[in-house]
Amino acid sequence: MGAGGALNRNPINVEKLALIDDATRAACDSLDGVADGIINDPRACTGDHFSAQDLICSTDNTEQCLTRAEADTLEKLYDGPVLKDGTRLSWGLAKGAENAGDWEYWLFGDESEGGAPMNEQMGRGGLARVMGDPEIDFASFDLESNWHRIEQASRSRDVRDTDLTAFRQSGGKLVIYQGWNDAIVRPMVTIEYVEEVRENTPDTEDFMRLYMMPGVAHCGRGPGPDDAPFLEAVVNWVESDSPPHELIATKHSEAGEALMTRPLCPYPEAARYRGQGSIVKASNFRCRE
Ligand SMILES: [Ca+2]
Repeated sequence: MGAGGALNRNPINVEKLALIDDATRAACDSLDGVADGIINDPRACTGDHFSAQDLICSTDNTEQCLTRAEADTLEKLYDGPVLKDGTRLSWGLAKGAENAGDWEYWLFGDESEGGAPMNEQMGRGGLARVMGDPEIDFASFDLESNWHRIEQASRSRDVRDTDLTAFRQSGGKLVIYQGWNDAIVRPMVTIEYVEEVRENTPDTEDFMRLYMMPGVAHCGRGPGPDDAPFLEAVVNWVESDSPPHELIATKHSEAGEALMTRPLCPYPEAARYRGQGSIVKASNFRCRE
């Protein structure tokens, strides 16, 4: 059943995103060795550490717990679209930064954007065309019986070619970045794509890097440092034959003041704390697998 459908049928009170964000952080922030509000690799935040079921109210519904329906919907958002027979169609959302703004904007909708979630506003036209139904209704859409039509449409619309040999031979360089807490371009979709390119294209180290950005939502927002010199990285690679390794990302305050720096690392490396010194200084971290 589709995760978005679950949210339509059994909405989560948007006010509870703060509760969810606090709970995932309390359970999983320190798994990477640094209590900084950032879950470095949400894959480590398994059900052993945090389950939506842990937040279910023991008495009447209050603001400080989830109804059973809300908890079930939250699990579906993390799980992503999985058919009844267990077939995974795609990936879900990563845990962490649920209250950073991305979930509300893309999945819940806010009044400033006309109420409906942005993924629905942007996706409605595409789904209507695929299904041949201009009046398509997200809330009642049945993914279980229609997923193959979406799959078929995806073949001509999505980035699915994982043999980038021609791109490499033409001298192209590819630097990809992806927020771990992006609520619309799900992080595992990007990781899976890059891993498939590595399987199907020789010498990917010569032309491709992926930078996962912990605690970062869709291109920005969230607790993680989100300002990094990706353009310089690709320019230096193309023009000076200087491949990028670690890139220093900065987190700014609303006023533009630098609050934190942290290395971003070529995947599958990640920034590890050296064990001493300020946790807001990049020099106290190093990239390793
Ligand atoms: Ca952390």
